[in-house]
Amino acid sequence: TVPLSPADISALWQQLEALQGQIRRLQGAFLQYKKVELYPNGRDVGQKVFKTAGFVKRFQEAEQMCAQAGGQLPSPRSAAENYALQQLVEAENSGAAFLSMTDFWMEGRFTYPEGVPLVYSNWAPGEPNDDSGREDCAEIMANGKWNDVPCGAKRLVICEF
Ligand code: 293
Ligand code: CA
Repeated sequence: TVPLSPADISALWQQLEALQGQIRRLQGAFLQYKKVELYPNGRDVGQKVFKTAGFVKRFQEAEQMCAQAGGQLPSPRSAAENYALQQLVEAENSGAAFLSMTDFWMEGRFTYPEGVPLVYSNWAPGEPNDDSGREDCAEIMANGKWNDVPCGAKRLVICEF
């Protein structure tokens, strides 16, 4: 191998400094676009982003819309994620929003779409109650609490990305 000349080293330093500048500019532009993107209908919490579509749909259509957008219905897995969702529901003034979780497989046992049991829940007192024996979907209300509802009900669409 040929040793690097002082001119080579100086050229490498220049390239490194140019790259550092490019990364800094990209970071700035990314932070700016994140703010633009989240205002006013999105929230980021940890690695997750929740964004409301601003309209209501039945569960199946809501699920499809989020999947088509490259996301999924919201699965809040902590109080922080639940609070971010609650803020969107509150801000939208259109009632409750669908969550991803259902008890299709076993009545009373809500799971994530893959059938995985919940790691966090925030049911309202007395919920889930499978009212009239036909509530297999879940909503998050403006107070952040969850309630099971019929999947044919129309609820605000929020997607998780
Ligand atoms: C029943 C009793 C109510 C409750 C409601 C919801 C419907 O009407 O207290 O709020 O069911 O669980 O999903
Ligand atoms: Ca219920």
